[in-house]
Amino acid sequence: MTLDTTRRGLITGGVGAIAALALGACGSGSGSTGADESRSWILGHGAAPGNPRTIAADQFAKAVSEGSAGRLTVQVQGSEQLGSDAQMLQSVKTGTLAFSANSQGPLSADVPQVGLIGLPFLFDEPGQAYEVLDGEVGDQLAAEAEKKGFKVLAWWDNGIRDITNNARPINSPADVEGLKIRTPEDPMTVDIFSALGANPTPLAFGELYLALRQGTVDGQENPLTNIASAKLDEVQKYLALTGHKYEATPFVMNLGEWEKLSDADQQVVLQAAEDARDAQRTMNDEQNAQLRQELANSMTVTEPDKEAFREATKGVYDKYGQQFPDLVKALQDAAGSDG
Ligand code: TK8
Repeated sequence: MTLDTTRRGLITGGVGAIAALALGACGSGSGSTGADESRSWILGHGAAPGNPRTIAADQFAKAVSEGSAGRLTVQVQGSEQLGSDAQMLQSVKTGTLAFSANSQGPLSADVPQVGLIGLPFLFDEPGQAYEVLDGEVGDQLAAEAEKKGFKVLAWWDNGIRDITNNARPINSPADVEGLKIRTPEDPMTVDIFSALGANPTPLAFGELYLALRQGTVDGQENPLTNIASAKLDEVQKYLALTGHKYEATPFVMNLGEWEKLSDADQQVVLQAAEDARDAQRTMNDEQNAQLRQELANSMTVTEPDKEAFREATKGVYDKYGQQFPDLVKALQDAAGSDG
């Protein structure tokens, strides 16, 4: 745990140090309409080098700078250098961080509707989720986020999630029973793993590798891209292709900062966010397909019967259906699934 403590110290220092810079607008004089203002921002995310999210974040920064002839600059800090997803979102909310690209789970702490994207087996393929998120339902979710101070610039991808663990190969829900499974700080994922009889344990992504190595938890669930870029296969024996839920990466901006921008600058930021989204989704889809083969070299892979998992997690729909009946129905209709 020594390593972890040192890292936390750095994170805290880092957040303080960036606070002054993060939203620093250097206007060209008072009363400016913003058209010629310079701004420098920080974008935080938790993904490792090589992860499509990392590449997309860098692409976004470059496009914003180019699209504004260098007036708007974005400095990217990945690998949870600025804290966990939950901490970065808090910083975006309070305005000490301008942008973050994180998974939907931690955002659902503030905006519970966003967690619904992860209802079990709602989407079979990321492509279905892209359509729903880029359409009316995605706009509705973004409107909920806006009420809480987050401007969702675009729904980047995180992916369809599978389970890894060290205890045994997983073929049926019974194999998941009793396993201590790390989840993101996401009530939906916790509910899904509770329904499966596991012992879900929320933990920041940055602490996951060590927790798996030390055996604090037996397993975890993530898209293959994250499993590979965080090298979780080094510390996990079994991979089960359950595809139990979809996760988006809401790419968010501090709402107040967004509202300060001129229309033209908003357009530059939005276009860059959408272009990066398209590139990131394509990279994720390609990497996932390739990693199915590659990860079989380092872990024993099983392809469980999804019907049994779908059946075992049905109750999750009842819970959220009671809370958000219209949205759950809209999501199911748009996804073309009946849960
Ligand atoms: C990385 C996380 C990751 C997520 C998780 O910052 O926590 O498991 O899937 O992508 O956002």
